[in-house]
Amino acid sequence: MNEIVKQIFQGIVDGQQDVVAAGVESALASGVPARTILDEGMLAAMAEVGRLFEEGECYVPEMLISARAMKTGLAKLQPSLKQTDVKVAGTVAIGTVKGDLHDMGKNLVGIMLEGAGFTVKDLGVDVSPEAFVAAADEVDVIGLSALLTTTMGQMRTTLDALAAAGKRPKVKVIVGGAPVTEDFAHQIGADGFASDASRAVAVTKSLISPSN
Ligand code: B1M
Repeated sequence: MNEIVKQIFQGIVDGQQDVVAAGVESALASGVPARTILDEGMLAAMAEVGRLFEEGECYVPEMLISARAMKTGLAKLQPSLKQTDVKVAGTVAIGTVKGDLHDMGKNLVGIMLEGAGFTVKDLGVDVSPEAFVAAADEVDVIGLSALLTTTMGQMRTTLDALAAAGKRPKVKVIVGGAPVTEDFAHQIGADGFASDASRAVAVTKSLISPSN
């Protein structure tokens, strides 16, 4: 792994915002591709934080500090992840489902969608089914993110609420997040599933223009 990317990785694991911000700036300046910084530095570091948490080697406050460092880095990286001169491809409302406060995956999906020309309405975290229903008339696609096995069920509840409010199948729904699988997406009747932010863009495009 590139030395600066290693520093970014370690800075996130240690929760050092300054190290991460400086690392991203210097990696970009020395020509490291934004995707490499994201995948090998930042996403790999959050996976490591998750592993440490699972093994009892770090706790919620440390996870939070790492998350802040990741966000600082992501803010620096964001302009490089976006393409320029892309036409508006459609409108997406995205949110993390009720009971779930994890927002980085959702944010990253939002950034990539904007980069691909979508107008993104970010509904935030802990979003109730009613709030998704309220957004449905203004968008082509709704994106639901969940990071906890205990909140995945909210995806079904939200899909049911959208159907009960008469918003389906007009508004399409894509789901994702670490515990979510293609099978689960199929079971709950979602239109699309994506395991990462790049795939989320491809799937969203295909929902809007099925020929894509
Ligand atoms: Co939490 N947490 N956390 N946490 N946390 C996990 C998710 C966990 C796997 C850690 C572990 O045990 N290894 C575990 C869940 C276990 C489970 O349910 N299976 C867990 C737990 C247990 C908890 C608490 C319950 C801990 C506690 O309080 N005892 C608590 C719950 C709080 C709540 O939500 N109600 C909690 C709290 C937190 C913090 C607040 C401290 C913090 C979040 C801060 C924040 O988001 N602002 C946090 C963090 C940082 C994590 C880990 C370490 C990292 C998550 C992350 O940001 N990853 C995480 C461990 C892990 O994931 N390995 C963990 C980086 C992010 C870019 O990836 O979100 O997966 P991810 O998004 C990916 C894909 O999933 C996908 O694309 C993204 C980019 O490729 N994707 C989509 C995501 N959404 C999508 C939507 C789409 C398509 C693709 O379409 C719409």
